[in-house]
Amino acid sequence: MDFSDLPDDELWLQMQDDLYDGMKEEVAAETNEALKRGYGPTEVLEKGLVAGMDVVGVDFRDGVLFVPEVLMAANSMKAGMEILRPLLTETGAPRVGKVVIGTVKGDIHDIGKNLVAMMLEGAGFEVINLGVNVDADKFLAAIKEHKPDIIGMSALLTTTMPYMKVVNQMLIDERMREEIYVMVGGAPVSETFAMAVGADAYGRDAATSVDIAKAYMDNVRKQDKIDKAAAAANQ
Ligand code: B1M
Repeated sequence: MDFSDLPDDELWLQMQDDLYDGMKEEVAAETNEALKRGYGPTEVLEKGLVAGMDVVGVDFRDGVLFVPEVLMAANSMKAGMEILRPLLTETGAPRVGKVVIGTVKGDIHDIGKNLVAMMLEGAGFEVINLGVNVDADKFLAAIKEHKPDIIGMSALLTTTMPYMKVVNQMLIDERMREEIYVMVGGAPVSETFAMAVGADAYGRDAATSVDIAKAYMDNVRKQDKIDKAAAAANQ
């Protein structure tokens, strides 16, 4: 497989077509070719992989593609993401915070959630990825074990997104809600919905989610300094 003869714009189109057709090896080779040409991992992700998956989404909705074809496309996307993973997660920065993330109960979509997890790792966060179909008990067990600063919930189905409220309510019932920042995301989720389920933030995409998580940790550290200064002054 040699894509070196293709001009850049044709390489992107070929990559999108191959992802659509579930051609895993080709997508991996094109990902490598784009990186070899000097494109950064985020650009390769957006112009090749995400753009290809967008077309898959439209044709899936319109009944042109069915689950088996979409699964093959998803596997091709994952093959490309595996190549980009070390580049997206490479960081020399000290750990800035801890995140527990998962796709909520009833939902097995994990591409976007894994992307958010990778980009958070790249920004210096320690990420505990609970996978898909995660119920409130599993979130609770992970929170007790790992004591994260943030929990992230993903949902891609309108039928599963209300489960985010169940997890949020569980945190309230367990008297843990005050200490944990709750961020939610996924294609059908919106800012309004996020507020309605009681989340602290809505992550529109992976890059925005990282910015939100970093801003929250900055505030935590500032508050920590204020609290320490106040405690010292009171002694
Ligand atoms: Co499904 N599926 N799917 N699917 N699937 C959608 C979501 C759908 C919109 C397709 C359509 O009709 N156009 C539709 C949902 C309709 C609705 O609810 N209104 C749908 C359906 C109906 C279904 C099934 C019910 C189909 C069936 O069986 N009849 C079924 C459900 C299975 C289940 O979960 N119980 C199903 C199954 C599948 C596959 C297994 C075949 C496969 C998933 C494979 C996998 O993930 N391993 C699949 C896929 C691939 C899709 C589409 C085509 C692509 C999703 C994707 O990976 N996008 C999708 C159509 C679409 O969304 N356009 C579709 C790429 C990814 C990078 O984007 O996930 O949006 P996204 O993530 C973004 C942001 O949303 C955000 O950041 C990410 C990166 O920028 N983000 C977060 C995501 N999570 C976040 C969490 C955060 C913050 C930000 O927290 C901190």
